[in-house]
Amino acid sequence: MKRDLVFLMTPISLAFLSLLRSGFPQHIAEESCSVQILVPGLKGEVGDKGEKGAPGRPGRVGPPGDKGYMGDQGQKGSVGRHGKIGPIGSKGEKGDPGDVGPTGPNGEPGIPCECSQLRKAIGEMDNQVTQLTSELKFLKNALPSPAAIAGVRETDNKIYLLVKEEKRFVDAQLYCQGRGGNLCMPKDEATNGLLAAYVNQAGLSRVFIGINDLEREGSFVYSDCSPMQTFNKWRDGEPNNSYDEEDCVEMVASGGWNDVSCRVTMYFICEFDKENV
Ligand code: GN1
Ligand code: CA
Ligand code: CA
Repeated sequence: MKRDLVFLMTPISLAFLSLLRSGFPQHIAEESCSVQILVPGLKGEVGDKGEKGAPGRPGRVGPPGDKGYMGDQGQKGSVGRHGKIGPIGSKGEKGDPGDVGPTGPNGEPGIPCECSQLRKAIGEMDNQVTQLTSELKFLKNALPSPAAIAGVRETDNKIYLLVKEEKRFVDAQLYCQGRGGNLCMPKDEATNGLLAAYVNQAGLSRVFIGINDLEREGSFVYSDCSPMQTFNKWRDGEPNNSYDEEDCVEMVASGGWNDVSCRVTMYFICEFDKENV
């Protein structure tokens, strides 16, 4: 503050100061001029030490300090709350079957019905299923190749199968027997007519049938070894054992019979007993 006053003094003030110090009397100035000029007095003695001042204002915030050292690990906390229920798991594998349970109580009495009729119908259906199963098994076994199929014919107790594969008599017989049958043996007019129609409808002129006199000339027997009965369909003049070598028999389209050589080949008809099918 004192230093500030010194700097604020004008050059005029300094001039007055220099006059006073040179011994120029102060009252002369007051006498010669009524104008009083106030000038600073002389510097006083050093004062007593003042009392301790009030605390200063807080300083500015300092810069951040260096990062401290990592502290020791804290103690284990207490058990937390239960977590949320998780998603539903995948389906497990099937378990082993359980033990058989106890027998249940008796049921209520049934309603009266026509049980005997139902049982009879069920029994008939059972028989039909058995029959169909058996026939299917037979057909799978007996049918020739598709090209040789010419359908079948049947009577009450027989099934006839025309086989359009040319074979000698003995081979034709083996073919039929290998399928559980025989070469066909017409033993009455009706059966002979049925076989004749079968041959005609197939567009054929002749087929082997199961009659021969291989064992003894002139003594004709059926393939099942049963002897010829009174019924026969020999054509006129047959059997003639032509060339002394005709021991097998064919049926021609008219249904008539003729003895022929067993070494020729032709189509043939097998027969099967339905009870064996
Ligand atoms: C045939 O065609 P032929 O006469 O040689 C037949 C005989 C008959 C005869 C009847 C292989 O002999 O079995 O008895 O006609 N032979 C053949 O006329 O078919
Ligand atoms: Ca003969
Ligand atoms: Ca003949």
